[in-house]
Amino acid sequence: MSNRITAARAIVCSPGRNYVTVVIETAEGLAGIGDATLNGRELAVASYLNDHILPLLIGRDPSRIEDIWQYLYRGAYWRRGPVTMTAIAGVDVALWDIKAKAAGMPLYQLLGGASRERMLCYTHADGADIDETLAAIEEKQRQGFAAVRVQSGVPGLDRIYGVHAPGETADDPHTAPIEGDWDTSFYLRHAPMLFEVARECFPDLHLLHDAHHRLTPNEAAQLGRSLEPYRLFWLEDPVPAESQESWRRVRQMTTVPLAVGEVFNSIWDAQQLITERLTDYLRTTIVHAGGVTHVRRIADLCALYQIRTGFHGANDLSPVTMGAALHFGRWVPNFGIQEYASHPRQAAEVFGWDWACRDGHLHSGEAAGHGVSFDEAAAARFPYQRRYLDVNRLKDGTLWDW
Ligand code: CS2
Ligand code: MG
Repeated sequence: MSNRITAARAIVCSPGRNYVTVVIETAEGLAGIGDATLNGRELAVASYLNDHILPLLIGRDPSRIEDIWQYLYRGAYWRRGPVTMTAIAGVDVALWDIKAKAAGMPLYQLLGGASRERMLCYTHADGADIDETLAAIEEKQRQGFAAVRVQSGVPGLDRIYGVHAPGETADDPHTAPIEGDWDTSFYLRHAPMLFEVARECFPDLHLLHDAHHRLTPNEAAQLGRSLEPYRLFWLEDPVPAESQESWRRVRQMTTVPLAVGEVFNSIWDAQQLITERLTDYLRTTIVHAGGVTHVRRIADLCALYQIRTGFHGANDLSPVTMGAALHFGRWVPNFGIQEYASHPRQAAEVFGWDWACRDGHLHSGEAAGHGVSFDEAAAARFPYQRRYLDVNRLKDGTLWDW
């Protein structure tokens, strides 16, 4: 008699911030853990799981990962979208965790073995102004990071993405969306000044920047051109990517390396960007794009077009996603870089992990599975808290990309 799924549940907890964790248990006594966190819409995914798809898994063979993926993707009829694909990802990663545990091997071995010993990572540095930002970069360099994402306040703007308010991290969600203010002309004037100084102060550091979807293609081309002298590792999300072909303009006008994809949830969202080589790195990651099973297909398509992975890794992606991403990054031939914005301190009371960050790199663990554990009793001490991502408005009140 083959193994059977005996229990499956999605648990929402908030150790410092909200996470949605999938637990799948089998008749042979193995349990798998998956991440299904969608920042600001956690309960939608938890309900999609608990009220709709997890009951369908009971009695199924947990080893049939691909069949279950196809069943959940095609069987929903309503395909794609962040809620659906994050829910499927939670199930998928839990099943890969079970399969690797049953095989007694770390997940990267199951995927095809190690292509590298360690994974280059980048972390975040930000400041209210250029001087504060330079000090933040220096601190990250002192900690041993070789790659740093640089975000700074913009003169004339009160609150923008990526710059943390005192006592917060740059990604803290809020009890109601805080409204940032935006003016593209202020930003386009400021960004080259920031990177001219940053490159002069840190000649050997990989510098990255996230434009966070806020420009038009022509504005992005202007920004890219203005940053070319400062040798960025990448310029991320300069343009919203609903219209993939809009990136042709950016690509034609500047050689600055581009990165996109953290908001994507299927290969279809990136197919044109990949096949037309409109980006250098793809950020679409395991928790929001259907899990290991689907992201493996996306990475393989990227490899045909010399595009490398640059997985999203903000702290609203749980330690489970980081664990799975590091096993994926250990194996995937076209690895580029892994984002690492450390998790809230309380997360370590709920999650246990054997991956590590040192010498500017991330190191996957060697434990069977993805190496991340989840303590449900501890999770119960951190109940869900309704929180929202911020929004952005132009000075005239127009709602803008955050
Ligand atoms: C950002 C994220 O890490 C990044 O590149 O775009 O901080 C993003 O804003 C959050 O993950 C949204 O939840
Ligand atoms: Mg980003």
